[in-house]
Amino acid sequence: PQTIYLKDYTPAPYLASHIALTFELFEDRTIVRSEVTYRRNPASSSDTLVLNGQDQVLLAVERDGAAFDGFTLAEQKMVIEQAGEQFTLAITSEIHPETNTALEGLYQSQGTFCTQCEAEGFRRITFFQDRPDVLSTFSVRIEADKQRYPVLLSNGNLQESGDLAQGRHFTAWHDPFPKPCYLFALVAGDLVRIADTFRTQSGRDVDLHIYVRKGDEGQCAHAMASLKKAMKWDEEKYGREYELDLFNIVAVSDFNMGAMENTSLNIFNTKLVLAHQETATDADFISVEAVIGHEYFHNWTGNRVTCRDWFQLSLKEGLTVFRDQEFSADMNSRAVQRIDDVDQLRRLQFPEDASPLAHSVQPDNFIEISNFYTMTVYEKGSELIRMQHTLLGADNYRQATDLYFSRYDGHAVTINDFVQCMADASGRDMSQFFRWYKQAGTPSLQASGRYDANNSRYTLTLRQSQPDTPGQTGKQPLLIPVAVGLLNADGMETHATQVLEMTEREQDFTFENVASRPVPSILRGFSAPVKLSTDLSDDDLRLLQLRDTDGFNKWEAGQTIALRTIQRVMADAQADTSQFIEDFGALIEQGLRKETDKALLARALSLPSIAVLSQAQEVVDPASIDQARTSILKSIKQAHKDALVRLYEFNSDDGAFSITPQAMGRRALRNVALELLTVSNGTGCAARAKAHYAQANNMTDRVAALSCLADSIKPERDEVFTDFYERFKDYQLVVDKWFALQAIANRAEIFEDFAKLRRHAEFNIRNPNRVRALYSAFAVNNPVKFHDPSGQGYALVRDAIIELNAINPQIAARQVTPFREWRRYAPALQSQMQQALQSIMETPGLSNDVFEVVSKCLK
Ligand code: DPP
Ligand code: ZN
Repeated sequence: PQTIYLKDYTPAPYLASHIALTFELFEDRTIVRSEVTYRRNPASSSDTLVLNGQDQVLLAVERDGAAFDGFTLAEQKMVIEQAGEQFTLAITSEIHPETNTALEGLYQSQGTFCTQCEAEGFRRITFFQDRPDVLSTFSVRIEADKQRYPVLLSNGNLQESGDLAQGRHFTAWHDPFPKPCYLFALVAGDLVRIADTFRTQSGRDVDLHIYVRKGDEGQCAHAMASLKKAMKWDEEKYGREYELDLFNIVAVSDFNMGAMENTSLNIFNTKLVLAHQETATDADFISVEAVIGHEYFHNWTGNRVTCRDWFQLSLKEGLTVFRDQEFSADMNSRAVQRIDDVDQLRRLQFPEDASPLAHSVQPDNFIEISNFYTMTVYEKGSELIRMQHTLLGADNYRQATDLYFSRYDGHAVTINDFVQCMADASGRDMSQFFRWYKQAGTPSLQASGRYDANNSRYTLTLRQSQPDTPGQTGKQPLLIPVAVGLLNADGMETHATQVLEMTEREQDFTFENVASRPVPSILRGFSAPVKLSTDLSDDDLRLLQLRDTDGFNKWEAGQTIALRTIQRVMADAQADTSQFIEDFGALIEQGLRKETDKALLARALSLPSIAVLSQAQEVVDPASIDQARTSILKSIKQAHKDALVRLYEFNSDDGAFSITPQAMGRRALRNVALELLTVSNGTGCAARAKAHYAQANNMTDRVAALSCLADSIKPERDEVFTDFYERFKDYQLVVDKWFALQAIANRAEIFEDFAKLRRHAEFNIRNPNRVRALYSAFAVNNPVKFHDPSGQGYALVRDAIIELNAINPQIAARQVTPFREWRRYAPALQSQMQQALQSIMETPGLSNDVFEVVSKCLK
């Protein structure tokens, strides 16, 4: 496999300003004809045209209307040397979407033809310069059987449609905005359409269409409402209006990612479109809104302004994640959104950044770009945009994005170009900040304070350090925005939030007019993606937990106390936790008051996850973390059972179902009470969870009941899981939940259960959602059993990776991530994980995708 380097970038030798495509879709083959006029690119010195092509049977090549054979075919490339100034190439090839299990390029999902071209799927459709800096207008003609495929869609505007001989028909589309080929899309199927319209700020009406399979049309209202909210939000917050007359969303069941932002024809995983209270949880409703927003926002950040090359992926993804996070914060609760986003960053991105797969947000090299659609490029990338927003302030940030859009509309640019706009609009030098894009690894930030009573002065000393990561040592200090406020001993805020700009390895910041020893609230709103350690005492943290004005840091203080307490119990099972348990009781009491923010309290009443706790361990041992964590949960239940019952009852259903933040907060709080009340998995616990299930009028409550029963061995467990399956077996996304909730069971029977699920008639290894529901749920959310000392957990994921390697390399490579931190586990586990990786490595016909991640893990 070949490694590709950022430093080797050169402009495309040829421009391709327009491409005309014709698709003839049949059940056993698809014929694709492309016609492109190539012109030498003045920015390039080469006259060798290199077209990418893969898994195609080449039928004919014509140059300027005559048969042509002046090319060589080598390693998925068609090469024409001394190709000339300008000429037209028409290429006809045969492809096989009906047997395409990689779900890249053109493929079929449950009878619907659809495409996924990002990053490099277009080369499976026709020979073309498959790189994002080649921008073309597209004309697309699609022909197919009319009865089977009444709906034929592509990007842009519908130009023409009509009937053909033999029961076939066609549509012809034109997309007037030049785009890279990764944004090309085609859909052909028998789908129902939900229609609405949106009036833009300049008064144009845009048709909005969502296409789903028959029977799913009743689950689209939330997606449509979310789309309209997103369109309005982008006008208000970024001044961005939608420019075409039509915006289509199509939902398909087989999809490697969440969704894809193809110009005016977004293709979505059904999981991120369909939402109804009976079948979707509150978390699903929130992610549908976020991802509908995300893909819509790409219209400007990604499509109108796109990436020069794939090393710039975070140019569009980091920025678009930041935009969707802010959209969600505006639509829901800002503090809750921030807590959930940071929690996700810590659970999933911090471990990546500490592993052999660590890479910078703008990577230097890759073998397979699909492996770089990572938490680092997306979520850390978003944190980097957030820090620029913090450093510039909202007004300058908006000026900078306006400048970015006006400077680069219709261009393929780099992350450096984006950051330069931040610099130009604000007059700031962003060169030190740019190191964040180039240095991998999560920085550590240490804070210690000194109070000088004589001068009423408080000095905060901050120290930063950067860990070595693969291929990177001796890193430079970063510009870190550290948002700090001060509270006095009574919990009053005496100094409002200031953003300290740290630029040195070690730096002092002084606060004047500090009348008494303060308690600092450091890194408010999680103002930088770092690992913070402080010299604050438990009492300081308790004060922050109760009195901080920053919602995020209030939660964070509680989490830090919980972490310290769990660590004490891990070190000594007899450790005194009485203060923690008592304080927890006071938190529970808050939930019995009407005015409490229930969503925030639900999060305050949740202990840090095993994934987060693991990161503080020198040698990771999930079983011992789980033991300490569970023993504390049991003590909480024992001490506060009556209060928890009251909390549960006080927050019972208040009538009609709704998805307002208040209603979601109430459900979250009540379900946290349920979880604490059922932690011991006894007879009463099972009965309580079953009753909760029986009374539920929505999926959030049903899933909460099932997850409380997952580890149980009481008969209620089977009764409820069986009822759930029977009730929802026609809903694929709910069946996914049924698989996942059993895969996370931390009980002795898990390996037998798993084998049964694997053989279940509804398990299908070709469907990525089902693979994630069974395997990712197990490997990521069942750390104790994945790391079972018997090695059975490792073996079953290893076998799935080997099987998937031949079916869907992208999905196979994703399943490797739970192994990436193998060196951090106890020796016995370590060697078993290493062996699993080695046997994957020895698999004949290993894909580039899997090769890249496994070889990096073992290095
Ligand atoms: N579809 C993926 C996303 O929107 C890749 N662009 O993030
Ligand atoms: Zn995206």
